[in-house]
Amino acid sequence: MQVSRPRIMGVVNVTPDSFSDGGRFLDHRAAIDHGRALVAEGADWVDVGGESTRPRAEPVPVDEELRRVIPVVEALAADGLAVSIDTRRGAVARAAVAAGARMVNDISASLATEAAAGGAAFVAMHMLGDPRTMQDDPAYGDVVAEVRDHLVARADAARAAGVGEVWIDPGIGFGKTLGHNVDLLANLDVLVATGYPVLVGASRKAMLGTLAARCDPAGAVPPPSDRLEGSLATAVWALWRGAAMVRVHDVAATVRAVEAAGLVAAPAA
Ligand code: PMM
Repeated sequence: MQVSRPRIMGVVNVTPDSFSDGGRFLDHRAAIDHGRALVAEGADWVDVGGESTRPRAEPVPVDEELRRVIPVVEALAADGLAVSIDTRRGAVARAAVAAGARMVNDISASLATEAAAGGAAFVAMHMLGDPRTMQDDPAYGDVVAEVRDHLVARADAARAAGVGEVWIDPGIGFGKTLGHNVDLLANLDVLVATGYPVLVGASRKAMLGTLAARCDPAGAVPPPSDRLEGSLATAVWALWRGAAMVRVHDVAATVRAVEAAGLVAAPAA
């Protein structure tokens, strides 16, 4: 079996309130150092975000988002690192690409024009509604087919707008119940079959807290920083089901897990 090396996107949240690492990297210096450290651990991309998109999060003013992310993008890009900007604001995408970002990672899947204009790659992610309301009883007829159809429409439009490299992402946790998330991960091959490279971000997410609580005698939900096992299991699973990249917080551990799984599946001759 041929194993090509999957890619890893490391997360740098320059926010006071992201669910998993909010507040730790609000200081620019710390965020830049963290981005460099993730690349040293094996990240292929550094995904810089300045707006928390956790459920019920309030939007951040554009000026504040720019103030948070642009110096970080500039510094990491100046090092020659592959920087992705995690935003749903056109002004932020444009400024970040001008500052050296090579990918626009857009949870609203609406910034293809900005990506195309700057010659950047584009990630179209699926989200139902917006972060303020997305977890208010999300409902689908067939979640896998609906997410696929939405993503293919957005990805086709991005290509037509002139984007050279288009990715799709099911948006784990963005307007989805545990059952929806599990269905999407279990049927990732349906997204892979579209021909667009698939990115998956399950790292530290609420579904992993819920699943871990089932293993705890008291039913306690571990905090995001204590969801490593689920993060690694879902990353390895996603890559083996054909995803081309995973978006993770724990890069070093993910590299080790992927390496171990790959070696077992494809032993050296
Ligand atoms: N998840 C978050 C933010 N941005 N982008 C993509 N493409 N896919 C995701 O699953 C995704 C994302 C929320 O997680 P965070 O608060 O840890 O950044």
